[in-house]
Amino acid sequence: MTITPPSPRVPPPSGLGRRELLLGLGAGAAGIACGGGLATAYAQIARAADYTLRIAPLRLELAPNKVIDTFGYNGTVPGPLIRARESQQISVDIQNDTDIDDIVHWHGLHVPAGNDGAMEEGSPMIARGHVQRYAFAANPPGTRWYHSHNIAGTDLRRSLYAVLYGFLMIDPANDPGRYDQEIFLATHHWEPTWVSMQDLRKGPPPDNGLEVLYGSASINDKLLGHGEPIRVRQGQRVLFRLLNASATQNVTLALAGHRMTVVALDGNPVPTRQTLDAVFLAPAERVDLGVELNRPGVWVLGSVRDGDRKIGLGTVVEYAGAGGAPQWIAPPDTAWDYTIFGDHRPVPPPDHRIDLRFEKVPGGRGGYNRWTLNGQSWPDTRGLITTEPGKRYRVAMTNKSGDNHPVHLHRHTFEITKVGDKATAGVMKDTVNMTRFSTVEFDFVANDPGPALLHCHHQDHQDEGFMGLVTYL
Ligand SMILES: [Cu+2]
Repeated sequence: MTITPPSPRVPPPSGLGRRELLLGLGAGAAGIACGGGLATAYAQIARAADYTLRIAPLRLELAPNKVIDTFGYNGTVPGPLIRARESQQISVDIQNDTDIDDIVHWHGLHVPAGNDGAMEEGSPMIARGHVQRYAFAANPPGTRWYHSHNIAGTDLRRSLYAVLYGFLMIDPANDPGRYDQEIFLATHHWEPTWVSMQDLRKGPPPDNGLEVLYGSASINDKLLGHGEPIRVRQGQRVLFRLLNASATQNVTLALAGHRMTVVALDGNPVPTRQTLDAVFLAPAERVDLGVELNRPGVWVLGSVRDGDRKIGLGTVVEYAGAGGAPQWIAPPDTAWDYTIFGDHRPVPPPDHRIDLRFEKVPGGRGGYNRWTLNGQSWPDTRGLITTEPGKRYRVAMTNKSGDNHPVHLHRHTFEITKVGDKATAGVMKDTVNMTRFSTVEFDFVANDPGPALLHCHHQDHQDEGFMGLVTYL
């Protein structure tokens, strides 16, 4: 793997403001053609990144009567698709035109800690009003994504509560690509508010703290029933690349009238493909689905939960020549089980076993819950796991809370080895969801030296202490 050290911050050339620099980059070729400012134009082209993301305020029209003021990348939802070949060296300039410092994380990639986009690992923040360049080799291949790794805390306008996410697709060197259409779909929940669950329904412990609830949800940029349908033809094979970019919410998605074949989880091909009626994604998870379009009509692709579709979580798939209102057919209830995608070979024995226990410290009515890993919260967890390069580690996690936790490990890919009592092998992921009061084990090889963050991808849980570092001796 080629490792490129983080590039220094790229300042605008002297005498040019930020906007002028961007205009200069865009108009560089024209500048040469006209013969004017040749040296300057060359200098700017040499410095142009492969991609530029501008973080800026965004007025998002989810539907004619539903307009949201938020922040986004380049004004699109999700942010622009970044696409690279396996191992290709790419550079991305991030221009921060918001009122706070921010940071962009390359989720699922194996990049050096200083370039990974997590301040807890030592990556620099992108100061407001500044441009910063990331440069790295695109590895490993698969459906990756990028997103803000900022702390939102109690400010529900920030980080993953906003549109600060996009796909980063790394095409494998040998891609069979046997599909007719490739469609990228990202789910997100909008209009977040803090609520006391005790005020909404009986059931949660009375000492539970505030939770985030949402007024609307969407697939890509429109509520269900608005925007253009996905247009398909009978007989096509479509590859859907799904991402749950919600800050805190799980989703279960189905395409009415169709079954879907899971070909990859978190962008990594699964050993055993399964054809299912619905798929589950915790925050940050991706599922690649192959679908045979063999049932003409106008169908809803959306959440299996009626309440989520009602607030917009869906889109429409329309066959050529079909008409009428989009149809929904509820799929049979199925429990999500990672182990059905694995195979039965034994996994190599680990060199070391690490037990992690996750617990909730309820915040009480009107307060915020806190989270602990083996009794400690970030930043006291900077020494959570210490590794020796080349060794294989088994992380045995116990969720001692009634909440879900999508646990994410940065800069490494891990192998799920056990979910509850079920052993498995070969399911490679970067995020694994723990259901309430459950156990999960995964193995990873310490093969990417430098600090690596392990945390819950639920934005509020991570902001409230659910983070620790894997470090190298
Ligand atoms: Cu969590």
